[in-house]
This record gives sequence, C-alpha cells and structure tokens, in this order.
Amino acid sequence: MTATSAPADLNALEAELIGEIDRAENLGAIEQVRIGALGKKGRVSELMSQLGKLAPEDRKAFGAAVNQLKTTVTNALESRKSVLEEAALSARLANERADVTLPVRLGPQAEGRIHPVSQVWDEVTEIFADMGFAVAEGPDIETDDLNFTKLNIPPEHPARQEHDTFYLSPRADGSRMVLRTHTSPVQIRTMLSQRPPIRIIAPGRVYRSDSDQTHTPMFHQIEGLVIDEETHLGHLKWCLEEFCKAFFEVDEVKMRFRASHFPFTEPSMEVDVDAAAIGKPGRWLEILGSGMVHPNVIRACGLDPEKYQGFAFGMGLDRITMLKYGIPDLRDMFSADMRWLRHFGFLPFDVPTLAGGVSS
Ligand code: 2NL
Repeated sequence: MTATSAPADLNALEAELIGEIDRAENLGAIEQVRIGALGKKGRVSELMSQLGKLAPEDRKAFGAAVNQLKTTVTNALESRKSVLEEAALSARLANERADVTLPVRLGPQAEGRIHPVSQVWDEVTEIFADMGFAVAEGPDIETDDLNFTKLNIPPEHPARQEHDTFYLSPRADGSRMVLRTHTSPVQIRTMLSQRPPIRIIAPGRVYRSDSDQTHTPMFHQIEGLVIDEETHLGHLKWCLEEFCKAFFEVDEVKMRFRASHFPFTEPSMEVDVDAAAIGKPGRWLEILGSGMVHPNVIRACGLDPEKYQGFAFGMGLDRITMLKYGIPDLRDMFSADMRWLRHFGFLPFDVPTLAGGVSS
C-alpha cells in the first residue's frame, strides 16, 4: 500500500459503506452493516490494524484518514439508525392504537358462566349483609351432637328419620359423624363460641339421602339466626319481608305466615309469598321455614333462655333460584351441562349489588 493509493481506496470504501447504510431497511440490517465496518473484524477496523505495516512517514496521514472514515461511517450509521427507529415507533403506534372509548372487551371472561345457585347465594348474602348480618360457615361433616342433639332433636326423635341422614362409619368410641342435614350446626357453633348479640347467616351445602324429581342428595341452604335480649316475632316478620322485597325486586310483597312445626323453634312458621312477585299473581309460593329459637336450643348452647331469645329461619337456595329465574327442572341444575349453563348462567361481571337492584 502506498501513500497515494490509500486515500483513493478509502474514498471507494466510504462510498460503498454509505451505500449499504442507506439501503438498510431495518435496525437488524443496520447492525449488520455496523459489524461489517466497525466490528472487531470489520473493514474499517482491519485498516487500522494495517497501520503498523506502513512506512513511518505515511502512518500519520493514513491514520488520520482512517479515523476520518470511521467518524463519517459512525455518523451515517447513527443518523440512519435514528430514522429507522422513528419509523419503527410510528409503525408501532399506528398498529397499537387503542380507542379508549370502546366498551371493555370481555376476553376469557365472556366464556365462563356463574351457576345460578352461586349467583343467588351471592344475592341473598348481599341482602342480609346489608341488614347487618355476618356470614358464617362450618364443616360439611358434623357431629351428631351439633347436627341434631343441640337442636332439640334427641336420639329417638322422629326428625332423625325424616332427615334421611348420611352417616359415616362409626369411630372408635362408637359415635358417628354425619353429613350435615342443614346448616344449623353452623349457628350452634356460633352460639357456643360468641356472646350475643348474634346476627348471622349460614349459606352452604347440605345432604339428605333422598333423590327424585324434586330432591337431590346434595342441595343448598341458607339459614339465619338472631339472638339478643329483646328480639321478637315482629323483628322476624319485618326482616323476612324486607328480604323478599329485595330478592324478588318488587316494592310490595304479600306474605302468609302459616303455623308449622320444627323441633328447634317455637312457635314455628312456614312463609309463603304471593307469586305476583314472579309475575304469577294468585298462587302461593312456599319459600322458607322460620320461628323463635326454642329455649332448649338456647340452653344447650350455654345461654340463659330467660335472658336471651331470638329468631331463626332456613330456606332452600336451589328452590328459590328456580322460582326467581324460571328454571323448570331441579336435576338439570347439577348435570354440569354447558348448554344449560350458557342459557341460565350469569356473566362473571354480573356481581349482585343492592345498589344495582341485586340481579340487574
Ligand atoms: C326449612 C326450615 C329452619 C331453622 C331452620 C334454626 C337454627 C338454629 C336454631 C333454630 Cl341454630 N332454628 N334454623 C329454624 C326454622 C326453620 O328451616 O324449611 N328449611 C329449608
């Protein structure tokens, strides 16, 4: 290499590299050009390593010229790179443009459905929570004592047969656990562990060995319990009337309190609602059982029935779900049929709130 030919070579190389830079269409291509020119083995870097082979008098001028080339190429790369970066950003902004005025896309939320019984469970809970009731839960497997004896149902009481109980195998001491036949043991546990005033609801699964058109061996119940020093039947009637109005979403309900009998309440009443509440006036719908808590139950929980009294009620969630949402067949409720669920189910975003009228 001579001192005169070197600048000419550099000019040709510069023209070639600038051409490559101008033709680079994206950031990947520009990086390839940079590596080819300025990388460790790049064409400009190679020239620098040849410096040592030149005659000492040529080194200074050639070195300066290569540095000049390096600067020129670096600047050209940078400016092309910023042009490409800006173009890439503009393309991305145009492509990812979001119209924030569009309604929320449901995505996977649109696929799933909430089972009507779950929806009604949440509706009923919301209504009683608004009246100041706390939600209590307990185990599905209970002792005979909590499921029956403390509820004024002694061992030989006929109600034990009426309840069609599922018994577990006897334990070492001969006692048998049961699948709870109602959620009442949850209220018993609460009375045993808390001081009045007590105001709770207990929603949950319950079990009875019974299976036909109107009975499934597992079903859902919600019970309520109020224990205080001056609670009376008027409180019970007001509370259940408020519940029915909120649940059926009507301003007025006609209700009928029929004398009945449960071992754990005295007096006991079954409650019917005029089917006008579901658009079929003139017929009565039986929706729940209720009464003043029996003194024996209060005493069995270690409280003085002379001082404390209260009311309790229980209703079948499956039944009121069918009434409210016009579901014709009980057994479809637990058949896990997706077509049924798509028809009768609720969207996950339809969370029941009182402000929203519970179901809307
Ligand atoms: C019905 C009737 C009822 C109760 C449940 C209850 C619980 C305790 C004390 C007293 Cl700890 N009573 N629960 C009271 C009356 C009726 O349910 O027909 N359920 C579907």
